[in-house]
Amino acid sequence: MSEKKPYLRIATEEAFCPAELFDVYRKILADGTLDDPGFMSQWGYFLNSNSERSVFVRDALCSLGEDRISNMDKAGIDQAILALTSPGVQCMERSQAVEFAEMANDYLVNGIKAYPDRYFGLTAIAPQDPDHAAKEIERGHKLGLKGVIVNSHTLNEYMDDEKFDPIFAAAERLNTPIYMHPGTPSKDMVRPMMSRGLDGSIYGFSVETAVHLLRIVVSGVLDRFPKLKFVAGHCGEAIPFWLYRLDHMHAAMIKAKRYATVQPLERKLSDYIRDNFWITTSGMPWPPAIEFCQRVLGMDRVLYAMDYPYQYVLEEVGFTEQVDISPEDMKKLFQTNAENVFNLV
Ligand code: 1DF
Ligand code: MN
Repeated sequence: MSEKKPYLRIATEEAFCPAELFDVYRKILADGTLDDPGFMSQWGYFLNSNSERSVFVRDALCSLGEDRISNMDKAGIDQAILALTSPGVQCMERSQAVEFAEMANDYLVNGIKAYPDRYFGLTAIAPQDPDHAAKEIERGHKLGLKGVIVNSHTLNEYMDDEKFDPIFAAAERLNTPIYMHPGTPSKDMVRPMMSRGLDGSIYGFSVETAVHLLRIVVSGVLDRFPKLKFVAGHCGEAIPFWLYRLDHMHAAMIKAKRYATVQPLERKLSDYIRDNFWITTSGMPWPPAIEFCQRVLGMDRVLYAMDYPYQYVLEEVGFTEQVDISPEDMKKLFQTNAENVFNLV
């Protein structure tokens, strides 16, 4: 059990899954028509393997009860922000995705009611139907959910396409953040990663998600929705490390008018990351990376996350607490930054 501290530990990227989702995924795997090799690899593994890890993940995802609370207690986690596991409904056809998103949100709201001082949740949406997704964001918000979960691409489509604007409009209007969680890389990106086992959370997740976020920024979504808030896990999927070069090369590309699809933006690329992004430490309990992000984005922009149950390692809370920062900033990292961006209090 981690030592008690003068702050709450709020873990901000914690996955759950109603058992019915596994049934849908099993059907998709058996059917074999989904054009998403990353999904087939990932869920083929988690649903069929009897490795210690996949058994733990399957069981832990399905519990919002005492098992999860006791695992949070063992790790010293006071509160968890729960989100439907990746890719949620984003691998389903439209009508099933819509129906399942509503069901998952009702299930989550109900689960939170049993432990209202331990759990918060994010609204799952079906980007396959942007107008329904916008309504579901509003419904989730009214039910007390604290943000929106998107698991990167939806059937190989990215959200910089203007057809997804109703989703961004709803999130901006309600001042509710969008957590851009990883999914496996889309079909045209995944193959050279998969043949060496690099498609999943080891690396491919981060490439996929960073490309998705950068497509959103470069395409001008944040000029259309300047107050939109994004949260990105895994130390911002390494985007903070790239800010200098992104600015330099983006400016050069605009000046040269190289791509018809890349037009000037109102702000510098890095300004969008600094102004509109919050990042979490999920899966990266590593002081050099966390301190770098804090230095680049500021102390108010970096939040703690565990990534339960995919990375449930008790010692990692202590690793994260080795960051060389003041007690005031430690409280921001573990508690108040999450309270602020997700409007928890
Ligand atoms: C894995 C990791 C799978 C994360 C996930 O969803 C996931 C994994 C299926 O390790 O295969 O959400 N994660 O967030 O780190
Ligand atoms: Mn995660």
